[in-house]
Amino acid sequence: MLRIRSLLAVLPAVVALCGAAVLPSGCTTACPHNGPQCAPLFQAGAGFRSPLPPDQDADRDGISDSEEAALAARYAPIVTLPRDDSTRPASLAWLSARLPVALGDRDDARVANELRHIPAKVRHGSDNPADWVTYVHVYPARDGGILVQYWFFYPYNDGPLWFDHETDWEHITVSLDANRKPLGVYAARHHDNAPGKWRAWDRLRKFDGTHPEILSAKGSHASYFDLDDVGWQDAAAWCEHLGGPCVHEQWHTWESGGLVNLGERQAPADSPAMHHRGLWGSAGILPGTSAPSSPPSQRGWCAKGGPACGNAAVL
Ligand SMILES: [Ca+2]
Ligand SMILES: [Ca+2]
Repeated sequence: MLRIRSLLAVLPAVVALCGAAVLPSGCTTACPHNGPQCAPLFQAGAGFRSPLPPDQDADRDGISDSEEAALAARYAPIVTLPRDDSTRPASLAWLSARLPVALGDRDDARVANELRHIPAKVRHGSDNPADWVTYVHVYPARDGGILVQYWFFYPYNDGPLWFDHETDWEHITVSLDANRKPLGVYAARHHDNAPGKWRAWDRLRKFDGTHPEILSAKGSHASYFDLDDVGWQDAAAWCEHLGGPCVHEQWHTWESGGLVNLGERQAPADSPAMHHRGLWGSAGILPGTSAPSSPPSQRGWCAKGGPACGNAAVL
């Protein structure tokens, strides 16, 4: 727990660290809401449920739908959530049902306004793991491999002082080689988010052999590999028995609310995560104090990706 005095002493460093976390608002996709080309690739639920025949490539990135689904399920992380964190994950559907306007509404400005006024009781998120959806982005790596990205959504970021804001999008990326062998994981945190801190596969603790352990920082939800990896500005919880009894919640992301594939910029899923053009909450004055932009507008979306994903540098 950081003391207020300590925070003030280190504030300049905090500002510097978070400077790069201010992301451009707006979405690069031009897909109209509910348009025929925007049919959902995969629906939320326990695991993937694709309405498409196997081996199509709905998002046109060169990786078949069935392989995207299989890889995302195989390498989905187990995320430890501190029991004393006042915020919990949720899904976009869960949040949308609690706002006066649906997140998929065509009036993007109206949605943006509602996101700036999320009621306090909704900010907490859901206590029901069945509502915790993980959004995935599977794309070709520029080195010939495949990157499997997992995006976590929280209705609020409970940071210190004015470093709190409505909603939170966090992500990690699993790197596979051309033979689909896992090489390691990038864990995004604060300014280091495109793609984030690297750790090799054989140095990761894993559940059931393929599900890497990730620690979600209390309040900020930054992603860490273990307690020694946690940044000075964050706190996190750790379970001795991965996947076993623990006072902290262990989020089996491939189960719980399931995995939802977001597709690609050129063929986005019909999800507010791909269509919403504004910030997901208020814009702050200081660097690092603004609510996040949509995943495809963030620097990490196509990090290490090849041309089929797009050029992250143009954002
Ligand atoms: Ca594909
Ligand atoms: Ca894809």
